[in-house]
Amino acid sequence: MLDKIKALVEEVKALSAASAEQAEALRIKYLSKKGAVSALFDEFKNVPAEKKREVGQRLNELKNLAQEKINALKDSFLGKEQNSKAVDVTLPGTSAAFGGRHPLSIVKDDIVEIFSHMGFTVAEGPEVEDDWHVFTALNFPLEHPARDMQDTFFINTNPDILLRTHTSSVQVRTMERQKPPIRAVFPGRVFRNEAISARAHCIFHQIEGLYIAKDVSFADLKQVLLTFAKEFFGADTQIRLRPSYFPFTEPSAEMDVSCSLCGGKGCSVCKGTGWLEILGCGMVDPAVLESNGIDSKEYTGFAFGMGVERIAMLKYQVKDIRLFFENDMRFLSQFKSAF
Ligand code: 2U9
Repeated sequence: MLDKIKALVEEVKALSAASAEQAEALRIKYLSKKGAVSALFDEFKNVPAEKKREVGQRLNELKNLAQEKINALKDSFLGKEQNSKAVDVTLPGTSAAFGGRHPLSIVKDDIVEIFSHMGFTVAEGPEVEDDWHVFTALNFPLEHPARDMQDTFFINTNPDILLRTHTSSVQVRTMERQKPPIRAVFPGRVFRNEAISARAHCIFHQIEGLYIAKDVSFADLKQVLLTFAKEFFGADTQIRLRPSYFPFTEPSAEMDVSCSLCGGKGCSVCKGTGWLEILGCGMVDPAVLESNGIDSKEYTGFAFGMGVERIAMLKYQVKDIRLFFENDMRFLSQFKSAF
């Protein structure tokens, strides 16, 4: 028995394999249930009692040796295969996934760029505001519904601290700092206490504009907005103005653009009218100029405001405003921009 073990030890020491498959074949030959080492363990029961201790020890040494040797052979192939993969410089590289700008950022930047070409600067301001900058300086009467808890998120009452409901508060801050002429656009996030649905959200984005100088007229307002509409929606775009009401402008209007999908003929997007409402505008109410320390006999101005989500929904045919806030990659990765 000891001779057989000695012979097998020599055999195992000399083992070699040319591939991982050959090493596995050796494991089966020596270490499987019917393998050579296991066969010796089967014979162990016939060893006389006085020899059992020594034979048992040698058998265990043989088994450990065979396991180590065969594992080492297997590992050597595993390593080689992995190494050869790691240094194969001819394989194509794995490309990194690039992020992209959010569709609202793309639309906001496009709008801001068009106005900057017409000489408008850009200003931003705080989202948490006081009553003066959001309501009082803008001619909102005390009983106006926007001042109500139902419509506005209040952080504190008496004194009233609230989330701005429009970016007009930044215009008020600009007038505090700067004497006319003022020609700027004001992009930013606004908050309204509204039920969330496919058409409305309690958070959305606006871009407002303000131009205050000597002799600014309604014709200037119309020409600036026509230029914007043609730049943004295409050179064939037409506009129309319908009378409206805002506390801070007089006269006030809502502006429609001709539907770029049907060319004004009428389709499902424009609900058969041929027109799409895109913004509100008007001449700054003289009372607002006076509240902000600007002499309304010397200066006049126009203002406008639009919702970025609404413009983006029209541009990209998005049917549900909530998609802009859910960060779903299946939605976001559809928008490409040239940074
Ligand atoms: C000052 C004076 C006048 C800003 C204006 C609108 C008309 C308007 C809405 C469009 C859709 C808000 O996002 S929306 O819900 N805005 O229609 N905004 S004129 O007028 C101002 C602002 C500041 C000092």
